[in-house]
Amino acid sequence: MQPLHGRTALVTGATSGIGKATALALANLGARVTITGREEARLAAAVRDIPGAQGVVCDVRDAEQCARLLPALQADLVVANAGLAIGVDKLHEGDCAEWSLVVDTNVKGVMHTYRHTVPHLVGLGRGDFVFLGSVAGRQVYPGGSVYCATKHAVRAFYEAARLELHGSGVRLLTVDPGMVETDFSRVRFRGDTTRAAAVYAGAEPLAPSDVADAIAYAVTRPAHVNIGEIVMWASRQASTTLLNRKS
Ligand code: NDP
Ligand code: 8X3
Repeated sequence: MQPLHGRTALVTGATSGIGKATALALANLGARVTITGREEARLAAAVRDIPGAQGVVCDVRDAEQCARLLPALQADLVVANAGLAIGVDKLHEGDCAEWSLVVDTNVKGVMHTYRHTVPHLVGLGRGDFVFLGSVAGRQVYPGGSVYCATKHAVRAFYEAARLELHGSGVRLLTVDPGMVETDFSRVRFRGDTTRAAAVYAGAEPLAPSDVADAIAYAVTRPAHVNIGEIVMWASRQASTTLLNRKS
């Protein structure tokens, strides 16, 4: 029997990167997986790569959409993954509209996802809720103020949720990776693929599948074991600002 046979998983923002790799890993372990994203075409392409998956167009920023669509999925394994950064501007120089997009996605999006899935987990008296945090939720770096603030918020949600759900049977996990090679930097640099590639050059970054492996490990532990926090780095990365690139 596959370890996640009979489980119903939801991964938000799974059209690429960590979310897609996680959805694939959970499906391969036997879970029935629903993935979300903002665009029908990108979602359909991702669904094709994940055995048995279904796609639901749902923008995590949209409270009404999340309230309407997420509870019906009755997921007992939820990965709040959707997130992004835009720019590396200093706090006194950044663009207010871009900040809103980042805060609404990374903070309010996680709140909407949590609010509209966790009541079902509590009702079941079991299940897993996984926050995709970041080392940016533990350290800050120049040019990262807004993104780091959003990931510090995610860390606060995780810590408060642990206390609020104490005794409920629901397990909580925050996975906080360092550098992972995905579309993240392309999005951050507003589509500039050359600049995005330079972020990863010689860094031997984590792959999305490395993060997916860690999540899969945590959610396949026996019910009495709750892996709470996973911080994972590329071996060449010591902190958000200290990277030993291969020459
Ligand atoms: P990607 O850009 O590859 O994936 C981001 C995903 O989020 C896409 O599937 C995108 O889908 C989705 N998404 C963005 N906005 C929304 C929204 N409003 N509603 C629904 N889905 C949305 O980046 P990553 O895989 O790297 O990022 C995934 C998570 O991992 C993020 O929370 C990020 O902060 C975190 N992280 C990333 C690290 C890295 O170095 N890459 C390190 C640590 C954490 P679509 O555009 O199709 O809507
Ligand atoms: C993404 C990792 O260090 O670019 O969360 O903020 S970092």
